[in-house]
Amino acid sequence: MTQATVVQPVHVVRRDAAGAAPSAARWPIDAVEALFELPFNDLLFRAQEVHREHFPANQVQLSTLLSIKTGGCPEDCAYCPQSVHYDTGVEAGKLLDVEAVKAAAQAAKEQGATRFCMGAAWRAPKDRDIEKVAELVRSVKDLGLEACCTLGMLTEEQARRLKDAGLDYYNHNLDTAPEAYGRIITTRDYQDRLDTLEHVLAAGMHVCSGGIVGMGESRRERAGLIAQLANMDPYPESVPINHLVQVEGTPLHGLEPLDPLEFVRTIAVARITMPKARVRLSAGRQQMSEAVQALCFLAGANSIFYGDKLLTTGNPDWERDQQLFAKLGLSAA
Ligand code: SAM
Ligand code: DTB
Ligand code: SF4
Repeated sequence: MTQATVVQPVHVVRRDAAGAAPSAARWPIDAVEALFELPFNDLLFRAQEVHREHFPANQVQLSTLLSIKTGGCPEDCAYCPQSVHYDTGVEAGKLLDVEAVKAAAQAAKEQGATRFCMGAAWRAPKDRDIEKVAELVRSVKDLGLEACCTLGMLTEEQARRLKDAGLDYYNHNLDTAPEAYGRIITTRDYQDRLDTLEHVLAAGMHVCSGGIVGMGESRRERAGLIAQLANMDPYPESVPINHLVQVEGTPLHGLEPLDPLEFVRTIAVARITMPKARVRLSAGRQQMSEAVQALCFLAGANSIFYGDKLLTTGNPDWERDQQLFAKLGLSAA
């Protein structure tokens, strides 16, 4: 078994000189892995207990996504259809204007979403991009919605400007365990991600950070991702757990799919280790049965992406999710 290490999480005690994981870490990787190893029913029972201690049992928060700038990204993230390195048929577009964003946010609000998340396929925005996005953020806030952005790496100054425009959350995923990162992305490193999260925190915004499972990682590496998130101080308030959406043309297309029950376990472990976080059942729901989604809610997921599109790929439409919620007795938070 490879010995996973915890790369310095945001505001967490640094590793000792020998590079050992900090003993002060709330969640040593071994402890996280031990949760994964529990009998399934014991794991889900624990997750339900933790969930009910901190949240209403049957409420799920709804976030709607919009790609405000699609494709043409210089990064080489092996999962992503928007990278210029892969031929996926996604066409690069320009930054959307205020009217288009406002209309999408209004429609999301009418369907019951409480948060509107704008994603851009940038490695890092330029300062002039920030000015334009700030205007989009203001238009979303004017509708009374929470606003979230995911734009790539930010400087502290850029984070402050977004905060001043009213941005509530910034999404920046760690994506996988530190030791698996180099297999998935070569154009930036883990520390770049952590630095941006630190800038978001310093600007006083809420952090949304999670990852993707089903990228060929080991269970130990899934535990490594969750440990990394759970050991942040504070841990993220919003934790998207994405199931890889395999897109033709990307290097990860054609991988052996992850066992759905292992995905459910990952949600449960996120819930137990980050009790007060909104754990979002994120990408991959369109490819998931209702039964697996129901298990994810039982495992403590209490947020979803809501609306028929993620960024470039599909998601269940509003009506289908409303029917699923009615079937499961869930209500929008
Ligand atoms: N470019 C910015 C960045 O990477 O931070 C923001 C947009 S990027 C598309 C946001 C997140 O989408 C990624 O961090 C990744 O977690 C997720 N994502 C992208 N492609 C995915 C896929 N095929 N399946 C699941 N999640 C994916
Ligand atoms: C997150 O964790 N997942 C969302 C959002 N944050 C930006 C993105 C999922 C993208 C899935 C692939 C696509 O639609 O392009
Ligand atoms: Fe670019 Fe983000 Fe896609 Fe990576 S995940 S290629 S940074 S859009």
